Amino acid sequence: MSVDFQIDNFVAVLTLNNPKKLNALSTNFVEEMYDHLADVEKKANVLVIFGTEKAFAAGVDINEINTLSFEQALLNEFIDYKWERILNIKIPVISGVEKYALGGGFELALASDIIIASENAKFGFPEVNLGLMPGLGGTQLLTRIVGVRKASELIMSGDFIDAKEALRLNIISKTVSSSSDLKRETLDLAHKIAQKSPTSLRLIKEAIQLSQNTGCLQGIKTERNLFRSLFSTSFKEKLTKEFLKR
Ligand code: CO8
Repeated sequence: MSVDFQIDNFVAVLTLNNPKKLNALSTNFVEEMYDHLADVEKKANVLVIFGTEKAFAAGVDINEINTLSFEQALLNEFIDYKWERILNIKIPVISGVEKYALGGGFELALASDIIIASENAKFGFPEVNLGLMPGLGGTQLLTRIVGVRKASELIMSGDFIDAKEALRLNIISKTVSSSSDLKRETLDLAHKIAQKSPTSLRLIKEAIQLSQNTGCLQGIKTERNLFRSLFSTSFKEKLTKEFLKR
């Protein structure tokens, strides 16, 4: 098992726990997350997502991407509808990020309502270095937060930003200095919110998302199709192979 899940006092905590692979999001990994989250709204008022000290998540598993063709990705709905579940969780979601939140890992954090990060956190979309692009909502979600110019720079350059810059850009709410502070502060906030009216929380989330999401879900679907189409390029084949051979 590479995903731990527990519930305490209406706070569900999902911990990605495959540090050796920096929590690379393989299909199995996403399926495990999906199974835990299937009926999370019935059991909890808030969901918290943590990674490990080595990484929140360094993106979708490049080993899988390397071998997939456009046809396979489209027909097998690679990641696809299981990820939609993460985007559609009705209760507040708080991510506590340490070290790398890259590619799909950054998109997982961006799918949360609130992000708290350690000072050592690094965010970015390195897909362009693999002949790819974000495919789980990055172009839509980041652009709505930081604006079209900054999002273009970050996604087109593949550059990482640190926690200080992420705070300045309003991507995260707060930075903390240590791993234990991250756990404590994230869980304190989750427990505080979990005590509020669950009906208010759901409707507040729905209303806030409405302010951001008009056109966003369609944008994410289109983005995913564009992402898949890059599977048929020679760049993707060459660059993912190069990464795996390092
Ligand atoms: N996939 C697979 N394995 C990975 C990944 C990954 N994304 N990231 C890290 N790993 C593995 C490494 O291969 C290595 O494995 P091993 O020990 O067996 O060689 C292990 O994790 C540790 O990594 P490093 O040795 O590379 O650690 P470093 O500290 O030197 O570097 C980095 C850390 C900078 C994070 C580096 O690992 C890195 O660049 N990783 C790749 C990051 C990346 O490119 N992410 C984007 C992936 S593509 C993506 O997320 C697409 C999302 C859209 C999907 C849409 C679906 C429909």
